[in-house]
Amino acid sequence: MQGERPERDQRAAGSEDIDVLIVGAGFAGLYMLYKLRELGFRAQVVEAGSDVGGTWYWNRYPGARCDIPSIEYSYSFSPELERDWRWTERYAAQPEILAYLGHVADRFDLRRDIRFDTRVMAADWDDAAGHWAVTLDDGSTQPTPHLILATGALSAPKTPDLAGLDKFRGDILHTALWRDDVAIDGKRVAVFGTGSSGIQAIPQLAARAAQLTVFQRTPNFAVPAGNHPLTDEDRATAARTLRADREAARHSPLGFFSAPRPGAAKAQDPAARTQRFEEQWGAGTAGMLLAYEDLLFDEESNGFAAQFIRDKIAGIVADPDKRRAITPTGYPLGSRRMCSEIGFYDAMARDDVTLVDVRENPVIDMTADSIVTQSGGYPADVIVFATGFDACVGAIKSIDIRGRAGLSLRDDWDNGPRAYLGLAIAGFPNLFTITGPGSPSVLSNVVISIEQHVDWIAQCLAALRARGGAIIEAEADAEQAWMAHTDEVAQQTLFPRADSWYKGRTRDGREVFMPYVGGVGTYRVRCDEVAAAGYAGFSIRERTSI
Ligand code: FAD
Ligand code: N01
Repeated sequence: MQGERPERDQRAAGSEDIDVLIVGAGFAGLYMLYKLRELGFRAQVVEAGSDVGGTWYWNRYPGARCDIPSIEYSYSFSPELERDWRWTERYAAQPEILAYLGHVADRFDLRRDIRFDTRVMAADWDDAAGHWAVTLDDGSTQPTPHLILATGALSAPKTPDLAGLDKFRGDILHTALWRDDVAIDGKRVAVFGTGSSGIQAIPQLAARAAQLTVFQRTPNFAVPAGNHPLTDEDRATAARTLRADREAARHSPLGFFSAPRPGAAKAQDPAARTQRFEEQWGAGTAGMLLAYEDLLFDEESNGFAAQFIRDKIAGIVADPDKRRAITPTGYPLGSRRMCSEIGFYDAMARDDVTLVDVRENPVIDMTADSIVTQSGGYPADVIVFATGFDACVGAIKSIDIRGRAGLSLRDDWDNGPRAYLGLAIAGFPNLFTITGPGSPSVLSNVVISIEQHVDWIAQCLAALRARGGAIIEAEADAEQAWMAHTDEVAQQTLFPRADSWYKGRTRDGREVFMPYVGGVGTYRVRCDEVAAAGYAGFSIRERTSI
């Protein structure tokens, strides 16, 4: 992008001469930096944390691990990296994934272009200069022609506004902002939330706490993780088919190595169906969802899989009250993110673990050392919020982004998130989002999706550079059509039948299904077609025109 940079006198002291500013140093930001450097761009990453890792830097709660096999949930862009890194478990725990991302940063010398402990607060598009002015939390401003938000779909932690919380004098933790300096051993611990994080943390907390109280709002479907150490033989077997498996995943519905098994659950006789579910049981969340290809589309078929899991829960949790409270009903399996468990139901069955169903028995107050519900108080020294994230939009909305004519992205998205292909937003030139709403990311092996988004954005930036640094912006019509398509595809599935974090809401209460459920492979083809057609649905303005 030689020759198109803003004048020096428009810069804040200390700002650098760059082509691209990337926000976030997780899987997405790291690969984006690598890719842009490879293409000769000068890119800089700004990261709020003190190190790389994103999700795996922040979510240090006990029990945190991935639920897609690590050999799949890892980068595929470097065969040498794949060859040299040895995953020790089928589903690596958080410290190992964090070490992997640290290794990637070191191996490709990425840290020298990452500014840690720095938060991006605001970004203003200057249409006359054709660049973004990015404001950092130290008050400085960094101009950049291109801004890429690799801020994560699950990176803005959410804490409930509970009555009386300000009176509680014990320690308060969030799974996504975990601190090791808070004592758990021998303490009375209260956990709010039974999503993926809570379900992973609860067995570990139950083993360490003097007593554990779990405050649950909605029971989730959880299946055994099926984790095990990886042997040299496991790794060698995986390596033999890795290239073909990676390629299959790129073109698959969910970005997994395995495809859904053919057939309709409802069409099989009960014995064969149960046998198939048993075969998939223990193969993690993907295992159950891939048991039949119609599970996410057909209510009756889905009902068989859901009942199979309910029966499994009944086999573990003997106490009828606990069992009733913990058994998910009323929404289809998989329409909320499936959870992976290692000892969750066993922990919930323990006598020293109490389950409070806050729908039946809401929290009405707190004291210095207890949580008060309608039916009485529960003592606690530590509260753990496993209450999730302002998903898909939270991290982006936390930055005050102003596009053309001062248009506020935050205000605009309050009326429902919108993005063309989940990658770009009308009114916000030269801005890209990785794993944004309208992309398949959170409904897939996210790393596979990230690599696709990054490759596409990098190719697009190279094409703009070849045109003298032209400015690109999504067209409103194309964006609207994509969001309508995203919704239409979602309505053909069972996903909209549940309340879940996949849904956003407009100011007037309308639901917006945020991820693209059409499949990783279909999405890839669509993105490639858009690029091949000269970036159809985008307007491209030559820099000479500004
Ligand atoms: P992140 O890893 O979230 O990184 C975003 C980074 O941006 C963060 O470090 C954040 O500090 C930084 N940032 C945000 N805003 C700003 C700002 N304004 N200024 C500066 N920095 C900023 N996905 C799967 O596919 N499989 C799994 O098994 C899986 N397991 C998961 C387990 C947990 C506990 C969680 C929370 C998520 C999991 N996910 C999983 C989803 C996971 O988020 C993605 O797989 C992936 O790690 C996202 O990478 P990312 O780089 O897009 O975002
Ligand atoms: O968050 P969640 P998470 N009182 O939103 C409950 C990924 N991930 O951090 O459902 C009591 O799923 C809330 O109840 P409800 C994965 O994509 C993966 O667990 O809103 N409870 C829910 O039970 C996942 O989906 C792994 O009714 C309250 C819980 O808090 C995503 O990250 C591990 C409450 C939040 O669950 C988010 O998971 C971890 C209240 N006032 C995360 N308010 C893997 O295993 C909210 N809740 C790969």
